[in-house]
Amino acid sequence: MDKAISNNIKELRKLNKYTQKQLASILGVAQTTIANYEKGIRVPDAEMLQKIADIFNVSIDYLIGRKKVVNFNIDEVEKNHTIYLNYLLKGDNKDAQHYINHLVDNGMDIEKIYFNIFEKTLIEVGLLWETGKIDIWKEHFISEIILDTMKEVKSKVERLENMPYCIIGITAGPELHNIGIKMILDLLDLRGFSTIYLGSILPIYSLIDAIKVNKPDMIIISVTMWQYIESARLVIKAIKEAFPENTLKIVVGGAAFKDNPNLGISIGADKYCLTLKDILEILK
Ligand code: B12
Repeated sequence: MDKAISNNIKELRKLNKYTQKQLASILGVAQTTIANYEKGIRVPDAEMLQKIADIFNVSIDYLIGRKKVVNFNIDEVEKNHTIYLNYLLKGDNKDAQHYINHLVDNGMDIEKIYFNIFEKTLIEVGLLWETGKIDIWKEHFISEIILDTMKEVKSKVERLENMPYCIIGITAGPELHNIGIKMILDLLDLRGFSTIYLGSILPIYSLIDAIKVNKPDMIIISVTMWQYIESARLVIKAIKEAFPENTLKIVVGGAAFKDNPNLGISIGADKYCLTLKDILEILK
């Protein structure tokens, strides 16, 4: 049997949160019939294909793999980052990836995928870790999958024309939380800005060298943990001393500043930005 049919039945069933047993009972067949459809051992006949398509609100063309469009309600799914999180918690990273691909192929905007699905999922993961419901390795596992998936999603989106601005991003000192700044840089890149991410624990002298070589218009520094605000202050001081005349803007952002927006300026930054929109305002 064509693999597309079995994959699509399984994917749609999971997307709609049905067990094989529940779907079987709606269709009036045995659970083993659904299992066999999903394994590719049996093929639904025309009448059954129509029934399945109706239940999931898709066309028969979609079910048999001829058309990518599925008529689910994107707004509903958007709220439902829990579907994605559940796949990840179960270790079904392939299904999680599939789910995101499904949303992208059906036109969901990359910003929504980043902020409404990935960011919300990570916040939930933080809560689960804090309350002892998941171990640290799961937090690492999920973070890595999200970083990989971000690359995949980004590669599917068309980049706008080049803009004559260069932005360098770093995470302050030993700060390892870099998903947020990578999201911001990815979205700036897709808008045509030239972006360079230099990671964590970058020696200050080397950052100064990178600035000399790349001549950025803006440096963005992300801090998540208050413990690394001092590292950000030292970096900013070193940049200002090395380039006293420069028009280079230094912008800080990240969770460490959220409760105290003036903190960024007090450690020497030109600006504190909360979101991508704030950065775009400055770049205007
Ligand atoms: C994922 C995660 C990790 C991953 C990070 C993987 C990675 N590559 O980033 C790993 C497992 C490595 C990790 C490690 C640790 N973590 Co951790 N982690 C998290 C978690 C669950 C999610 C963070 C995240 O990615 N959020 C999603 C992103 C998209 O959000 P964001 O970073 O805020 O970014 C958004 C905005 O802030 C903004 N933004 C960010 N930067 C910038 C910059 C600019 C210029 C602008 C404009 C905007 C901007 O844009 C983004 C999009 O909206 C949080 C929980 C939470 N509630 O945040 C804990 C959390 C941050 N971690 C915490 C801790 C304690 C740790 C560890 C010490 C122990 C541990 N749990 O393993 C280590 C420390 C590592 C280190 N040296 O930095 C604490 C921090 C507490 C504090 N001191 O402030 C938190 C809050 C968990 C908790 N509730 O206690 N962690």
